[in-house]
Amino acid sequence: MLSAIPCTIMRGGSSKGLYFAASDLPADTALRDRILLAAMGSPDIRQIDGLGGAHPLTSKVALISPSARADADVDYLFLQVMVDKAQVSDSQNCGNILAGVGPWAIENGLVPVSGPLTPVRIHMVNTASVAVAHVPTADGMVEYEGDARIDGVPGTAAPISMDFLDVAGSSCGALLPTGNAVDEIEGARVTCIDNGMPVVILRAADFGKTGAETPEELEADPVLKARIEAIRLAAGPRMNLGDVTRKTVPKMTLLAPPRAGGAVSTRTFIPHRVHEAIGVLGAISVATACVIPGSVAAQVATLGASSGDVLIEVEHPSGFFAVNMEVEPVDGGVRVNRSALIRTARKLMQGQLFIPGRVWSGQ
Ligand code: NQM
Repeated sequence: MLSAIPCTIMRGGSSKGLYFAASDLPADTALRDRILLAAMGSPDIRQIDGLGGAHPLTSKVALISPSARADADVDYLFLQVMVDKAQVSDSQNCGNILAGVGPWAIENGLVPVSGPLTPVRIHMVNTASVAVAHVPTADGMVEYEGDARIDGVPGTAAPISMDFLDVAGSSCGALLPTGNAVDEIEGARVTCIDNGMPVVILRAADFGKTGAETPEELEADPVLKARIEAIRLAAGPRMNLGDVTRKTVPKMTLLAPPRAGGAVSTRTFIPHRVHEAIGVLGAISVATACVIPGSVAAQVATLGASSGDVLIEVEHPSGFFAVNMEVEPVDGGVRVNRSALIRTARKLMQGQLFIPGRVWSGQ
């Protein structure tokens, strides 16, 4: 017997996923994860028996519910459904899928429209931090169409500006979780940072790369992949993330000097596939590393200002990611008081997801 679950498919930023009311899925996490694996069609590299798009960037889930926090309207739990493994992970947040949460919350009656722009305060459960999404709602309803273009997504859509206030150390306990701007891990000089996403910053040149390689070229290099994974596994415990063998963090970003007028060029392992662009919180963490004196990123980046109101354009395989930050120098390091950026989202489909009875009974 099939069971139907209300579900919305949305593009959030440069990713795509399934959005659910948390109350429409079982509270039991083992059963919930079986349902999400069946929804996506995992484990299977083609995800042929589900809605997943055969890439981590299109195998993502948002669970949304009203928030009990005074500083938030809704709770957003992000879940990464592995493509080729029977695993669902809550070990990371996702700022791209976050872009669809505000529109979903308004359309599902969790937040009333409050003018031409409706602020939605989102408690990001994975990292216990808050983002504010400003959703265009000109005619009393969510406006998806508009002129904003984000790299990694064809065409244009309505801009959703997003503010992040308290994301430093939200997964690792500190902006620089090892206490250092530079560490040596498995023979490589790295910067370990968490400004919303745990990221290990590496210099592409130290790995014999220019930083202009395509994601396919990097994924086709088994020696590089093995070396990066060895560094990741060693960095995890040092970043207070414990054993990261089955986790999707830290992300591993190769940096090179800018090639297209931005601040820095990036290629990011997320952590086993290479991102076609860069994650939202991943970009904020990279941009933050660029303004930390002595970091691996600061040595590679070309910056205008590095304190006050700073705009950092992070280059990635499909264009640029612009991060606005308010940076305050403190004791030889920096504090980022606010980060802001633009995303877009598109509601693609709303309906019922059908899950076979054998998944519910665990057979
Ligand atoms: O860093 C992919 C994405 C992401 C994460 C990943 C993201 C973020 O682009 O906030 O958005 O790094 O797994 O969806």
